[in-house]
Amino acid sequence: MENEKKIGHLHPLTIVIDEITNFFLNWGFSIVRGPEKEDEWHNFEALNVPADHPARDMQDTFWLLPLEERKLLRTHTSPVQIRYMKKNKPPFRIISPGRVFRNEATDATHESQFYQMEGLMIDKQVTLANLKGILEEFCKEIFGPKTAIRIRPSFFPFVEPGLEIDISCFKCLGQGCSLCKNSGWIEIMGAGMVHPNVLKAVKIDSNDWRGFAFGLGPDRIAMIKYGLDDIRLLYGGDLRFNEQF
Ligand code: 2U9
Repeated sequence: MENEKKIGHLHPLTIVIDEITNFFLNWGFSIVRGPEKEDEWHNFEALNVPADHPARDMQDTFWLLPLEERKLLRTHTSPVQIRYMKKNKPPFRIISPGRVFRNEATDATHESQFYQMEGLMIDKQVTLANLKGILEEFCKEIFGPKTAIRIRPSFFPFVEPGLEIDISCFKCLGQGCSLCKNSGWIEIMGAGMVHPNVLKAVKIDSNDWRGFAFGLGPDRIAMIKYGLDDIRLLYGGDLRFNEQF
């Protein structure tokens, strides 16, 4: 209609990030933010990522000029939590939504710039059972009350043990379809108990304190939730796409 005013609305990524953030705010977490330009200590060293780890290669990390300064674009939002832990005393419950950068070729499922949200809970008596409980509630909130979760062992240098969390496929309900690659399960996030070396790096005594951490990609969650087959749709700025959410 000629006189109809078009009003703006939220981008699908904003919708997903708000939903995830609100869940954790309701569970007593606070939002923390930090710089996108980082140094090696906060991005790798403090997170127990060894000097010879492939993630530190020129190929995977955007190193900033001049190279001698050894500054980089953060490859995850974990340095935000490292900075917070250095400045504050436990206990804490924090989440860190933000943009991260990886030096890799772009395709349907990879962008060199995407979003990440990590969470961290440090207290005296935090266990894997707490982690499982909260992530199960989280998955039900985001993907519907019938969602089941499955936990598999995995590895990340900053946690021990490391875990991978899958949700039951909401599309085929376990029958097998293209979304879950006929497995009935969809990989949704990584998690684990914070590695003692990470606590040591920020001078928190791991005899007194322990905690869990998790990491997820809002882009991936938006793609799964809305059935998108190409991450680049999220960054194309095409209003015909954006207006569908
Ligand atoms: C601190 C200590 C530990 C955060 C974690 C993961 C496992 C994980 C991926 C999810 C999708 C990265 O965006 S992604 O590609 N992340 O699987 N992240 S545990 O662990 C932390 C964080 C901060 C101080």
